[in-house]
Amino acid sequence: MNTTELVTTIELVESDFGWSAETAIPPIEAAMVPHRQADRPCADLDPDSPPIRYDLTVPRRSHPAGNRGRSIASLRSLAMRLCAPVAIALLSLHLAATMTPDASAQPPKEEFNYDEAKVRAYTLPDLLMIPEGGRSDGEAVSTPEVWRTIARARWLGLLESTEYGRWLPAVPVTAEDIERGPGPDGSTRIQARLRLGHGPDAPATEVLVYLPSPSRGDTPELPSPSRGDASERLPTFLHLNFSGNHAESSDPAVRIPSGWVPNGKDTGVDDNHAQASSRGTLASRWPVKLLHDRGYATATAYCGDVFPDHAEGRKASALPSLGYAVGDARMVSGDEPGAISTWAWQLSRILDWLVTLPEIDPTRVIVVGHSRLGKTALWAGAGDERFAMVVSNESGCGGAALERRNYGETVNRITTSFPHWFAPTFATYAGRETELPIDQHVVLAMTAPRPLYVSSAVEDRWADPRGEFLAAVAAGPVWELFGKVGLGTDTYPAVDTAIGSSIGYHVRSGPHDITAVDWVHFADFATRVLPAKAGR
Ligand code: GTR
Repeated sequence: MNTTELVTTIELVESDFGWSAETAIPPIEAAMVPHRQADRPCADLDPDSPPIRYDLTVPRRSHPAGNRGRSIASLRSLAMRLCAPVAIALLSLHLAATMTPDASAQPPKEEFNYDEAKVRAYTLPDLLMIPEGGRSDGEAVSTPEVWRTIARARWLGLLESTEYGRWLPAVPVTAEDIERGPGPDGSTRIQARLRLGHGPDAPATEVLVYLPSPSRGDTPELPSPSRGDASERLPTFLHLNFSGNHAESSDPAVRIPSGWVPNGKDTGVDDNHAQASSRGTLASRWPVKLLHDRGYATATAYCGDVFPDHAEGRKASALPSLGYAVGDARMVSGDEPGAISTWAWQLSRILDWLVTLPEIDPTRVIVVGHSRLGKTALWAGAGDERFAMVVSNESGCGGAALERRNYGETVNRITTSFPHWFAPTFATYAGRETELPIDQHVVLAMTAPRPLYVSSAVEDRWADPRGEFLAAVAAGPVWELFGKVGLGTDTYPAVDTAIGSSIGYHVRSGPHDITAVDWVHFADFATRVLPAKAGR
């Protein structure tokens, strides 16, 4: 590394409405490239060397606040790529100090396309071609072995670095305050506070499980922990919820979260505090009895336990306990995990505990998620292959819908409205989705050869139902590599008709939601593709 301090003055160009990643990057890149240590990886740089310093002259003018965040994220990710780690802090701090956001300066309103005729032609990255990253670059994936040992890991790495951020490490899980009691309709309720990590101050999540009663509804006898003959262990649906376990169940014994919860008309919350009057207000999203009648156990937890869902949520999230940066969600390195990665980690930690329950079949835990939590379910299933099946309900942009299709929500919109969900690098692809090294068929393919279910709703055009279907079609070749059939068709199905083989799909009539109709399809599919294994 250069040991003399370099000062480079860069005049940044302004676009019509202030800063943009596109206008800021080229001059920075031009200035930084000559100082890059092209022949040495970042990890080799001597941390004690004085920093290379890039002094930026930034015209003080109005900058739309959201745009500023995106520029900083872009620049940080660029600095990472150029192996100038020490410069990153200087760059960001300097930009933050000089770029004064002006709320009155609005970027031009983004137009969203809902016209199929205006969807541009695109070519998706070829899943069966090994992406760059070392050995076998660009070679065809011809066997399940090559997929498992090389291609899958390479794609997963690209999803981490460009979209969701790094997968978080496992930590010890300790169950506290375990409660077992009779739940609604003859079920058994189990609640536990799971401590995720070391010590009493480690983050915690409250898990709520309902088991069907021993005879599936007609005796009040509770299953005991000693019960659990292997042949009777239950397949289980696990999902995260948006507003607290109590909002998804009318059961008065369900614990209420003590931390931040979103305000909402449905839950009646208007001060970000959970309240008893919200009990059961979102119960239509979790039809416990229906699942029990079909022989499934079911479990849920509140996503805000590990990452409150707002732009400042990182501070109260589990990330600091795992050694990740705290502060402005936009001021972290390019592949820093965001809320989706943290929620996926929560699901994996819940799974660590669920599989210890004698009633639960550890080989048949299905992860389900709706909308932002559908994006999360996909990412959880990608990073944790213990999930036996993955269900994405209306996960849309950043979930099951192809980014290259300009239909409904865009990368620009999602990363400015929800900067905390993704790794900062994802924002740099706003408006240049065709340059992404991945698309959403890649995250779907991470489930292979396990069963995958994708569902859409006709009126949920924001989530691009056809784009979700086409991603499922495009992921199919990976199942075929394993001798399975993916969706088995590229013809869009009739409304409310489930199709598929190892990948299932339906588009429900109605708006954006997760309803009993959706759950019936998930359970039917799971019953078909995940039979109990004899002799367990
Ligand atoms: C929307 C967001 C979508 C989707 C949805 C949800 O506002 O634009 O990507 O995730 O929220 O989670 O309900």
